[in-house]
Amino acid sequence: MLFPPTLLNRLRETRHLVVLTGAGVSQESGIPTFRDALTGLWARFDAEQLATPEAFLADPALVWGWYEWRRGQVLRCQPNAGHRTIAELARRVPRLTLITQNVDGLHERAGSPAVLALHGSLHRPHCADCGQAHPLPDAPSALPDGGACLPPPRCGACGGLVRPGVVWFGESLPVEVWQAAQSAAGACDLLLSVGTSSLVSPAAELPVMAADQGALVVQINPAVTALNAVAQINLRGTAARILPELLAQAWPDDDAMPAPPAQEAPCC
Ligand code: BV8
Ligand code: ZN
Repeated sequence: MLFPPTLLNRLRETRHLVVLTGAGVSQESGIPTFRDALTGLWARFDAEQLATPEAFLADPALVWGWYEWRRGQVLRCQPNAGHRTIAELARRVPRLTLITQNVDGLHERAGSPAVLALHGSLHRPHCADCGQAHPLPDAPSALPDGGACLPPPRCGACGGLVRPGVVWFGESLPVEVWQAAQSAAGACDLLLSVGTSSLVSPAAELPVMAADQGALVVQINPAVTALNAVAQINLRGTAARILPELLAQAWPDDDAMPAPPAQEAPCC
C-alpha cells in the first residue's frame, strides 16, 4: 500500500504525535479483541458484562478466573510488529504520547517507554477494600484451556478480596492518566488511532478532541468504525502490516525496523 505523501510528510515533520491503541493492535499477537465472542467457561457472557464491579461482587471467583485466564494468555504471547513499530516511532519523532485502552502490557514489553494505560493493567491487582497492591506470581495458576472459576486471593493488609487492576465499566479512569491523555490530544499535531472500534468512552473522545484543535487524525483498522467520520485519513488494514510499512515509507533511508525476536508467531 502506498501512503499519501501528505501523511508521510506530516509523520516526518510532526512535533507531537499521539498514538491511541485498542484491542486490534494485539489481535495479531493472538489475543482476541473485545468484539470477538468469549470462549470456554465465559462463552455465555459478553465482556462488558464481566468487566463490571457488579459481576465481581456477584461472583468473585468467576471474574477473577477470567482475568487470570487472560493474564495467562497474554504472558504466552509476544508483542507483534505493530507494537514494535510504535516503540520505534518514539525514537524517530520529537515527542510521542502512547495512549492505550489495552490492559495486556504488550506495549511495555515491546519497549515503549511511558504508556498511558487508560484502563489499567492485568498485571497490577490490588485490594478491593484498602487498595493495597497485591503481588502476583509471574506464572498465573494453571487453568484449563476453557478457563475455570478461581477464588481471588485475600489482601495481606486487611483480608479484603483482591481485584484485577483494571478499570471496569461504570468506573472512572485514573485521573492523572486521563488528564495526561486529554492534554496530549489537545496539543498534538498528528494522532494515529490503531485497532479500536471507538465505542468506549471517554477514550473514544480523544481523536475528536485532537481533530477539533486542528490535528491530522489517521485511523488504522481493517474495518469501518465510528471514527471513519472523524479521521481525515482511514487506512484499511491490520496494525502489524500497515505500521512497519508506514515507518519504512516515511524514513526510506533509515535502517529498517529492529529485527523481530526469532520466535514471533501467534501464540494461541
Ligand atoms: C466511565 C478494562 C465515568 C477491563 C475496559 C451508554 C452510552 C455511552 C457510554 C456509556 C453508556 N453507558 C455507560 C457508558 C460509559 C462506558 C462506555 O463507554 N460503555 C460503552 C460500551 C457504551 N464507559 C465506562 O464505563 C468508562 N467509565 O465512563 O466513567 C462514569 C462513571 C460512572 C458512571 C458513568 C460514567 C470505563 C470504560 C473502561 C472499561 N474497561 N477495559 C478489561 O479489559 O477487562 S474497556 C475495554 O473495551 C477495552 O479496554 C477497550 O477500551 C474496549 C474495547 O474496545 P477496543 O479496544 O476498541 O476493542 P474492540 O474489540 O471493540 O475493537 C477492536 C477493533 O480493532 C475493531 O474495530 C477491529 O476492526 C479492529 N481490529 C481487529 N483486528 C485488527 C484490528 N485493527 C488493527 N489490526 C488488527 N489486526
Ligand atoms: Zn486490603
